[in-house]
Amino acid sequence: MFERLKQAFSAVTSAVREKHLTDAQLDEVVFNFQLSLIESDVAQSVAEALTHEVEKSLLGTKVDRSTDASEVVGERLAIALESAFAKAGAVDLLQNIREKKKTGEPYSVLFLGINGVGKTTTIAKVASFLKKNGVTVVCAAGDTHRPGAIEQLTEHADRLSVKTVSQRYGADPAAVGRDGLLYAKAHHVDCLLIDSAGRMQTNQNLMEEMAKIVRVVKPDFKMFIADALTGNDAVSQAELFNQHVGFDGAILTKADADVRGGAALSIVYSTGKPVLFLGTGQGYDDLEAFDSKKFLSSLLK
Ligand SMILES: Nc1nc2c(ncn2[C@@H]2O[C@H](COP(=O)(O)OP(=O)(O)OP(=O)(O)O)[C@@H](O)[C@H]2O)c(=O)[nH]1
Ligand SMILES: [Mg+2]
Repeated sequence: MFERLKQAFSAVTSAVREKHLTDAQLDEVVFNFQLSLIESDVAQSVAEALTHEVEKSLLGTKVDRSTDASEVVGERLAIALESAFAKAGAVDLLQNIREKKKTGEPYSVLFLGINGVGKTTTIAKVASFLKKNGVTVVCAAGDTHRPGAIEQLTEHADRLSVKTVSQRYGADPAAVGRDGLLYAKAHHVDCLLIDSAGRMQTNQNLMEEMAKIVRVVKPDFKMFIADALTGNDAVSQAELFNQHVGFDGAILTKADADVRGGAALSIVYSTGKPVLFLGTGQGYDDLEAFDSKKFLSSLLK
């Protein structure tokens, strides 16, 4: 995973390991770094911010050529990245659910994202993860638009012995979510996972529908799902959802096939929201907790 992004970081530090670079050579290092970040799917604004960090650190080292510029650059980048991830914070979903349980209320999670990113599959994976950790789960079939969506969620949930609350196609997803909540309360289920549509006539309609679910259900957590392979698009989607609906954290799917790796970095950097999990395949167990410390140390080693 993420090989190309790792290469971008190691290329910049090894390029400046050579001391006594001329100004022209330094410019070239900085330029190549920015280019390789963008090629690794890092969003333009994020690539610019990181490149700026490299430039700043190189300015300092030009005065004293006896220091190892690569170390200075490495440290600078580590600080920039760590502070972005620290600002986003971390979320312990299990802990949150257990806290809510003490109040006697179910914890609800709304899954958001455009069509095909992996919302429904990820709900199944999260349901499986929660069950393994002793949390009881119910799903709500909030995608009442796409033909087959209700059956798809129900089949996954059945295989995991999880109940699905659903209505007919065309029903109001907010009402489905509310039904799910009522079911969870009545049956003392710990956690409600709400699926949603990924495509409507327009993005505006989609945003309005999501906002309505949020108003009615008041989910404890809004989980944004992005497909790592869509790179820069994933960042624009994150910004769209964050602006219109808001979200609390993200799951990046298809990380198993992602060699570029920029999406995780860019989403955290541009929305300030943490990544909780990575989807690493099509099986129910293919969900990895995202460890930002490990991620950063693998980028900067
Ligand atoms: N390789 C891989 N495939 C995944 C992963 N997550 C989801 N998929 C696949 O992506 C495809 C789409 O997944 P869905 O869960 O149907 O996506 P969705 O967001 O619910 O799509 P809509 O309901 O159309 O909005 C399916 O074929 C999944 O098996 C992952 O982490 N890795
Ligand atoms: Mg779906």
